Formats: sequence, structure tokens, C-alpha cells
Amino acid sequence: MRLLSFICAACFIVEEVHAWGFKNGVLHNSIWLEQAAGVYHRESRKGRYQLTYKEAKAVCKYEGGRLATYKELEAARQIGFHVCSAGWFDKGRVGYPIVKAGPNCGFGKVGVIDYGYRLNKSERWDVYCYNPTVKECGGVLTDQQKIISSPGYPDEYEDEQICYWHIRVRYGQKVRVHFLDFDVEDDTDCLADYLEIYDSYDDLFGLAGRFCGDNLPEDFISTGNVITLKFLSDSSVTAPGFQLEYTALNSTLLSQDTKILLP
Ligand SMILES: *[C@@H]1O[C@H](CO)[C@@H](O)[C@H](O)[C@H]1NC(C)=O
Ligand SMILES: *[C@@H]1O[C@H](CO)[C@@H](O)[C@H](O)[C@H]1NC(C)=O
Ligand SMILES: [Ca+2]
Repeated sequence: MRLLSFICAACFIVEEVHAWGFKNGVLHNSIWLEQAAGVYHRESRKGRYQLTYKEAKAVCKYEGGRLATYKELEAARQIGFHVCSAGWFDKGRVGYPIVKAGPNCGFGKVGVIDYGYRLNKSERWDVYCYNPTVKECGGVLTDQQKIISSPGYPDEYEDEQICYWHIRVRYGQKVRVHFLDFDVEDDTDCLADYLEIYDSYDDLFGLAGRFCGDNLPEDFISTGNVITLKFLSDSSVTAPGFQLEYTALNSTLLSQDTKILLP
């Protein structure tokens, strides 16, 4: 079962890479442009489509930003910002930016898919925030090697944090994650605070592990050239957090392992 989901995660990545492809050395895929022009997408800690208008505003404000305006969303879209999730933006509007037409997203249209001004502000959607300053928490990383820490490390992280790190190394490479330090609020099923690793370009597919407590997790090696790390903290009890190092690996070195995995 685990093996199966592992393989399918790989299929998915390959499919996506083909669907989007490279242009000027950049993989044209929404997630890598997540912070395009200061605009980024957020969902609730509870999952997709859980934020009222008021909560959506609070999410952006918490991270030092505010709701994106239509103009900002469109400006980001024009440089490749593409997200297939409807979210609140300024003045109680809901919509999402589509760059590439597809049957399952945006009704085959391109542009900001605009659901208009919502009369009912208790409806639940995701959110599009605007914050042009670099965020300490999360980001899109393309370096060959880098050390990543929880916000504030080695001081304790704060409550109510959600950070996504999308790591993309060169096509054909893999990503190795090696933990240097780990101390996250302990909880039986890691439901309170946790770090998750996804063998995927987002956190919808390819969950490879969820970690909490103070045992150092084992090294992780991706199947493709992209991974996502998601760190979440709840509303009470913090800890010093984690520090890890990721490194790009040339997958030729690993082709033996890959063969074993493939049917
Ligand atoms: C507003 O939306 C919420 C959530 O979808 C729903 O529960 C509520 O009944 C709606 N209120 C009105 C007046 O339509
Ligand atoms: C990986 O391959 C690149 C290009 O072929 C090469 O420059 C680099 O030194 C290799 N890295 C390792 C760790 O083998
Ligand atoms: Ca906590």
C-alpha cells in the first residue's frame, strides 16, 4: 500500500512535469510561483475551503500582509501564478487565478475566475494574501542545498503557524532531507504540531511522513525533483522546532534503487 502510493506519487509528478514543462529554465507550474508579485494562496489549518471572510482576513494579517486586490491577483497571474482553489480576496470577492486552461479547473477559461462579491461572508473558501516582503516561514527553494529551520529557531516557534516550503531541484535530480535537530510538541498522532514531508509539488498527494516529538526522523529521499514540507502549529504549547538540510542528488547514483521500486 505504501509502495503503491509511493509509485503513484512519482507518476503524478511525471505527468505534471509533462503537462507544464520548462520555459526559459523555469518549470511553469503554479506552486513555484506561489509568491508571485507578493501574492500567495493560503488555506485553513483545517484544510481546503474552511475560511470565512473574517478568518481569511485574519490569516493574511497574521502573516503581516493583507487580502490581495483583484489587480494584484491579476498581476501575479500574468507572470504565471496559477492556483486551482477559490479564495477570498479584497472586498469580499472570491476567485482564483488560471494561467493554463484545463477541463477540471476554471471551466476551461484563462484569467482570474471571479465568483464576484459574496453577499454571504460566512461562506468558506481559501484566501489570497498580499505581502511583498519576504516571509521567514516557508517559500520556494531552488538551491542545490540549504538548511531550513522552523520560524524563530533555535527559539521556540509561535502558535498558529503554517509554513510551506516547496523545494525544486534540477530535473532528473532527487531531494535528500537530512534532519539536524527535531523537537516539536509531542502528541500521539501528531495532531497538534507537526512537520509533514510530501513527495510531491503540493500537499494533496504523496504524503511521505508526519513527524512530531523529539526523535530525529530518518533521512528521506524523494522520487522526483520536487518535495513539499509543511509545518503546522496549533494554538498552544510550543517547542524549539527543527532544523534540517536538504541536498540535491543526481539520480543516476540512485538508479539501482529506482529499478527496484518500479514494477
Ligand atoms: C451563508 O453561508 C453559510 C456557509 O455556507 C451557510 O451555512 C448559511 O446558511 C448562509 N447564510 C445565508 C443567509 O444564506
Ligand atoms: C551532479 O551532476 C552535475 C551535472 O552533471 C554535476 O555538475 C554535479 O557535480 C553532480 N553532483 C554530484 C553530487 O555528483
Ligand atoms: Ca502546539
